[in-house]
Amino acid sequence: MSRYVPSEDLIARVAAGEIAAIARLISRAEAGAAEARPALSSIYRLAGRAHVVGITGVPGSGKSTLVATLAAALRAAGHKVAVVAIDPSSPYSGGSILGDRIRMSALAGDPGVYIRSMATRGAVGGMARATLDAVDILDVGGFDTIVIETVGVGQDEVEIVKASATTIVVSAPGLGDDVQAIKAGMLEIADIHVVSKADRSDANRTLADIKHMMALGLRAGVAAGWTVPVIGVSSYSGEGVELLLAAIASHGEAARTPAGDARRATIADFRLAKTAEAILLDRFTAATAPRRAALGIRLSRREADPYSLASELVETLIKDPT
Ligand SMILES: Nc1nc2c(ncn2[C@@H]2O[C@H](COP(=O)(O)OP(=O)(O)OP(=O)(O)O)[C@@H](O)[C@H]2O)c(=O)[nH]1
Ligand SMILES: [Mg+2]
Repeated sequence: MSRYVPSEDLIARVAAGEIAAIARLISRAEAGAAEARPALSSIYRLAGRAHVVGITGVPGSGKSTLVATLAAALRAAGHKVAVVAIDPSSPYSGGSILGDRIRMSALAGDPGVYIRSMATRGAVGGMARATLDAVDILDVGGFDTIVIETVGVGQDEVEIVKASATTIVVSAPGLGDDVQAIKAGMLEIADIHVVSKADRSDANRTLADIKHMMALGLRAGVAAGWTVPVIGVSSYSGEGVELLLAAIASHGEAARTPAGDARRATIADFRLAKTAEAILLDRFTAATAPRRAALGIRLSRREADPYSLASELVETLIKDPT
C-alpha cells in the first residue's frame, strides 16, 4: 500500500499537471473509497473547462483505432489530450491495445497525451461515477480535450458517453447489412456520426444508409441549431480526419452556448444520481453489516423471505441515517 498523500498536496500536484498525482487520484476515485471524496469535491469545483468527447460503437467498429488517430490529430493541433478507455469485458484490454498503438506512433513519450484504462467494474457507485470523476481529474490536470471510449453495449456504457459534451457514434462498413448504430439503439445519441474504415469500398453504402436515416428524421432530441454530420473517416489513409476535428470543435462551441443548458442539466442530474447511489450503497453496507449474517441464516432456513428481510435492512438505514 502506498502512503496516503494528504488531499491538499495531491490536488495541488494534479492542478500542476503532475501525471503521477493524476494517476493516483484516479485510482482513488476508481476504488470509490469515502476518504477520496473531499479531494474529489475540490476537483469538481475546479473542473469544467475541458471538452469531453464520448466515442462509442459496436465491437470491431474501429473505435480504438479512431481514438488513437484522433488523439494524434488533436495533439498536432496543439491540444493536450487525455483518453479514458472503458472496456466492459476486460478492464485492461481496451486501454492496453490503444496504449500499444500510441506507443508505436509519434506520440510516444509525449506528456501532452495521457491514456487511462478504467478498471471499475463493481466499484462503489459503478463505472459512470468513477469515469466522470476521472474526467474531472484530467480536466484539472490541464487536459483540454478528454476522450471517453466505450463499447456501446450495455446501459452503463451508453450512459457514460451520453454524459459527454459531444457524443460520436462509430459505425463500420462490413459488419452486417444493417447500420450497427441503429441495431444497438445508438442512433439518437450521436452528435456526430462517423463511418470508420472509409478506405474500404463498401463504406459508401454505410454512409448513405446513415444519411438516409438522418433524412427520415429518425432521430430524437436533436440539439437546437445543430445538424448531425455524417463523416467518413479512415484511420489508415487519414481521409476525413480534418473534417472530424472541425465537427468536434464546432459542436464543442455549440455545446457551450445557452442552447447546451438543457443537456448540461441532464448530465448533472445523471451525475447526482450516480454519486448518490455510491454514497447510499456505502452507508447501507456499513450500517447493515452487523445484522446481515443473522438475517442471512434466517433466509437460508426459509424462515423469512428475501423481500421482507431486505426491507427490514433498508428500514434500519432510514431510521439511523448516519
Ligand atoms: N480498413 C480499415 N480498417 C480499420 C480502420 N480502423 C480500424 N480498422 C480495423 O478494424 C478492426 C477493429 O478496430 P478497433 O480499433 O480495434 O475497433 P474497436 O471498435 O476498438 O473494437 P473493440 O475494442 O473490440 O470494441 C481492426 O482490425 C482494425 O485494424 C480503418 O481506418 N480502415
Ligand atoms: Mg477498442
